[in-house]
Amino acid sequence: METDQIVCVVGLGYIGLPTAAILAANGSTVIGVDVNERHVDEVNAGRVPFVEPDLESVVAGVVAQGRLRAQAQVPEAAIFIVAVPTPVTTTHEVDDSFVLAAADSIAPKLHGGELIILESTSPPGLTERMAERILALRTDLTGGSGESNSLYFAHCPERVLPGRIMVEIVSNDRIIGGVTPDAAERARELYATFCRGELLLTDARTSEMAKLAENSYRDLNIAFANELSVISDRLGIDVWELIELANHHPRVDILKPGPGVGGHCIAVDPWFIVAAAPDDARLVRLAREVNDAKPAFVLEQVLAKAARYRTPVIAALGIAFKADIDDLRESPSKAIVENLAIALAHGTLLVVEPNVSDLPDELAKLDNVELVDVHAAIGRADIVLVLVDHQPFKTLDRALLKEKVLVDTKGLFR
Ligand code: SAJ
Repeated sequence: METDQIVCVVGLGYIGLPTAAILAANGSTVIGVDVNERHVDEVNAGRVPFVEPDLESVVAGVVAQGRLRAQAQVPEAAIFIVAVPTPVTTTHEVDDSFVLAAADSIAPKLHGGELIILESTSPPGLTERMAERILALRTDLTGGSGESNSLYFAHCPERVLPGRIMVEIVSNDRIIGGVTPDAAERARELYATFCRGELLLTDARTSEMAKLAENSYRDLNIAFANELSVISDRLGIDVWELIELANHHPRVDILKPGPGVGGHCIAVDPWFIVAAAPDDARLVRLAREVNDAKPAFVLEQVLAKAARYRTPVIAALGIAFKADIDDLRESPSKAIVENLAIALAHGTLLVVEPNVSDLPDELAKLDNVELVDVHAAIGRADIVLVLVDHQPFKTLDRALLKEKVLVDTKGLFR
């Protein structure tokens, strides 16, 4: 690949920005596009507008070298990577409006010969629909191959784990699904500039479904762990000991229960499969329902214990959606804290979240919620509710918890 060709990355979020940065660090000239002015300004100043280990040093370096810059408008480019959100609606339907809006903004910039890659998690068929949308706007161009006015479309789902993005973006294998085989070949050349994993070529629909299958696999297995935790609680069994013992079997590897499944991937993507095949996706739907029911179970557990106090003080350790990140989106822990604060007639909730400096709006507006440090929270608390296994909690002196009522959804203090 000509590494001095311009690559335009549309969407500078958790996936788009690391992708833009790693491409630039490996020789591409990259222009990042984002509708959020703050993201654009931060990136142009060499900063990262969210927490992700080791990303800022790469962004600062490539911005200083002039290999990455950000702007609000889509430029002309040889390659476009679309990395915008594909959320689900409250009725669990896929919202593809950001992808289609990106297609609309790219269409006027095309001349023929460009490669357009969708990295967003997509329901089967969305890459083809994005292509159709662009071709409907540009009837002078074609989706065929080899002509000077051809466009090339591919789906290449991101599979990096938040918190380890800069490691996994290089080391993970990648699936590249072409709408046409030569689109996949061209996309392979681009990813080969930075990806050390295997590059696995297929068609766009299979690639879209593979990404959904991966996250559903995980959701189903976490649902099993969460269901075991609820059953164990009813039967007076320590679920952590149970899982540890069962996992000694050479072919058993049960995942960890918790307060529920959060984030914008595993808690969302299985619904894409349900939406695509509602009558057949029975296990996938049930796993979502089991995991979505877990926060209410935890809430009931805490409320039952709080009922023993006239004005209970509860320390809630963690509101991020998982350990050691600042991401509060779709966080079951945050939802538990919010519902607990609303349900408590009297009493106080002391929130400990080492990765944020302010409470999110939905908690800040509640009178009985305070953000405090972990020692102050545990010192004042009657009940300690562990919601996230953040690193600083793991090293806490167990003696601090003596005389406290403990609800430990992560098995941290067993
Ligand atoms: N969780 C459990 N028990 C477990 C593992 C996870 O309750 O044993 C919970 C976490 O606390 C969290 C949620 O599940 O609330 C999801 O966390 P995660 O760390 O498993 O995954 P994500 O959502 O951060 O990232 C996933 C990854 N997918 C897979 O591992 C199959 C990542 O590789 C994907 O790139 C990402 O989704 C994505 O963007 O789709």
